[in-house]
Amino acid sequence: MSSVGGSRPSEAVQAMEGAGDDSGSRPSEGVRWTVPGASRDAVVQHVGSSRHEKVVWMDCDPGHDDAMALILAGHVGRGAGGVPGRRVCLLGVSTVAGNQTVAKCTRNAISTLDAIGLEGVPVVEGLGRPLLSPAALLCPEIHGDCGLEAPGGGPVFPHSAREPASRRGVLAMFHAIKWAHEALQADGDRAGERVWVVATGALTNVAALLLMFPEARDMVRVSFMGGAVGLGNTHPAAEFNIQTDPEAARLVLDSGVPCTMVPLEVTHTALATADVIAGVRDAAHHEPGSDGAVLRERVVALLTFFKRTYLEVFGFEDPPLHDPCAVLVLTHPELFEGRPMRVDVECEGRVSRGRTVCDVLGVLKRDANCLVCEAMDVGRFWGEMLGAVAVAEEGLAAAARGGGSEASLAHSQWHGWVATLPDAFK
Ligand SMILES: [Ca+2]
Repeated sequence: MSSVGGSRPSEAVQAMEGAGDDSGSRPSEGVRWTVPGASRDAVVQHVGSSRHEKVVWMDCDPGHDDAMALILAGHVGRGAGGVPGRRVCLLGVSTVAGNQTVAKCTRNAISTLDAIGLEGVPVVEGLGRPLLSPAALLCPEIHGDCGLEAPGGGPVFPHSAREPASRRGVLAMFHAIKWAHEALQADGDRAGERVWVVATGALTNVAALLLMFPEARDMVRVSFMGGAVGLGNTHPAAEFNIQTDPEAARLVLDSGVPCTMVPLEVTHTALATADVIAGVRDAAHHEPGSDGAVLRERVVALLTFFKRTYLEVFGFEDPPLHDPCAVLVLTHPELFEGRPMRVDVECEGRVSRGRTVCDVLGVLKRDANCLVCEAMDVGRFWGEMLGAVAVAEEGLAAAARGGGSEASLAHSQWHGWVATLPDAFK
């Protein structure tokens, strides 16, 4: 692939990271919290044992494509021949209102993680409405009444009895990020490295994090699925995640935190074609009814429902799998093209509220605040996505035999950090 008029993200990310990397030189602002030792120690130990992995907090509104993003984050780079540098050290998952109510998105995040062998990954519930709007914009027409509906009705993944570790999600999110960042800074080779926040829903929680804990600006970088250079989807001028909470998006983009935006122009190339869905189905190599085979059947059901609603609502023959793209860009930046740009969010417009105004030609002469992806190697995207499904499948099959997948073991070794949080965090 040729780069379109700009540097590739892997280069541009470094350039922007250098520009924004003033950690240590800016005095820490905000409240100083008493650190619960056991929780902190668990996070520090986990990050310390995950060398070369990208340290990530996921913020999402599952959501069919969010569920696939969780599969990718949990399993990418693992399994036979996996490369540590491509893996994700998943700190936790927070939920936000969007595709459905935050309560439903929380249920879906838990049921997804439990169904893919990641019962050890903590889920915390975030904010249930946008920063300034009285109610969240929901999307049942695409994701169904439960937010992660199967073709025959009801949820794709079975109900889990697990409860969210916290319903003060932003508070728990901050502490996990803070402790992970401390662990990175204590490691000579990783000092200066930031924790990735991958946002695949409205940016409400991320904005709240940066508002409540200004010191987090020096700890994180953000990859978000959202916005568009051109046309929107749920509005002619706006993409759904940004349309849901434009003020939050503006706050994040204006925060000075390094941001990577994966807009509709890229995610609309990640089409789950009939060949892709058939590929998921045909790759099954476990006995029908076994845990591994059941997961594959559920992924097929997920994609089939998504395909039907995308056809009904947007007239798309094949549904675009938006959210995993925002994970892949940090594990495989070389598969993307993009360039730094000034991106503003329209929050006052009468007919274009939620539009991301991308200064493609640089006419504003303002500093870039975001790395905007412009293209992706779609073949490699599906290779990694379906590879992650296969790793999850193998892990479930291994667990059924009394073993455990590398991913489930890696993530379960430290899940106790939320269990030791004081009541004030819950
Ligand atoms: Ca989403």
